[in-house]
Amino acid sequence: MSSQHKNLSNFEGSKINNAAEFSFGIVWSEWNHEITQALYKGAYDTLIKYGAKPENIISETVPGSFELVLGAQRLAKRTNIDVVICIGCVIQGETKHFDFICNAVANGITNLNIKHNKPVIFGVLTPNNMQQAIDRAGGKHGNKGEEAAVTAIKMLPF
Ligand code: DLZ
Repeated sequence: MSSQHKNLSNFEGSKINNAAEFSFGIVWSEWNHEITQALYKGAYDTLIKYGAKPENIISETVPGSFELVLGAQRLAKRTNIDVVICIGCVIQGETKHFDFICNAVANGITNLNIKHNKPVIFGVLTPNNMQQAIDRAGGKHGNKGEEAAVTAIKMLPF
């Protein structure tokens, strides 16, 4: 992931296989829509760039990041999906809501990986503010949706 000083959305020197033979699920959250839409597009376009076929990419939306876990589970259960990418953006606020949502989603996605023995990728931004989100959704720190897609391909059983 990126740091304050560096865009690490740079995969030079790292072999990325052709994804043509595989099927992908993408579940993305409607909260902070302008951010998640950019992340989703980054992920989708990256899958296509590395050979995935449009008919093999199944996309679903959920209302908020908290719902990503159930949305991802529905996709992970499908035998025709090899890997699931979860995309969301939870922005730090003044309340503990942020911690509850982030912890729930991180734990939930971790559990899905194990339960389904299938990669379920954590493409959820947890920035302190909207500017940090913009920086990571196609801004100066790259597009974390693209990173999530590359991670998904790297986790496939080639
Ligand atoms: C309620 C809420 C808040 C305050 N903030 C966010 C957010 O920054 N990002 C996000 O994806 N979702 C947020 N939500 C909605 C919750 O994820 C969830 O949809 C609701 O709590 C209903 O379960």
